[in-house]
Amino acid sequence: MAMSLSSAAAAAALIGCASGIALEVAFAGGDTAAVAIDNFTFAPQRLTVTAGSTVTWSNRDDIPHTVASATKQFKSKTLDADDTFSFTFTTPGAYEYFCSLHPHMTGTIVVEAATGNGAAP
Ligand SMILES: [Cu+2]
Repeated sequence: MAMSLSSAAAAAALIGCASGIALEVAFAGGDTAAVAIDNFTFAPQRLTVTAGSTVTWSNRDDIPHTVASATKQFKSKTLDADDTFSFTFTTPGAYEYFCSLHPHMTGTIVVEAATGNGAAP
C-alpha cells in the first residue's frame, strides 16, 4: 500500500516536470533588434528578424515621430526625442509601417520563421 502511494507521487512529479519544460520551449527565441529614427528615416529601412523577436524603435530626431503599422497591427504613441517603442513579432510575414505624422517615412519588418523548431505553417 505504501508502495502504490509513492509511485502515484512520482507520477505526479513527472507530470509537473513535463509541463515546466513545455513552458520553457514556448518562451524560447526572444531575440531583440533595434531601428533608429533619425533625420526623417527609419534605419535600417528594412529589417529581418526571426519570429518571437522584439523590435525597439528609438527616436533620435528632436521632433516627434510615430511607428504605425500599415495594417494597424501596432501603433506607438507620439515619440518625442529619445522615446522608444517596442513590439514583439510572433507571426512570420512582412510588416510595413510608417510615421503617421510624416507618412513619407516608411519601413518594413520582415519576420522569418524561427529555425530548428520544426514548426510547420
Ligand atoms: Cu515622423
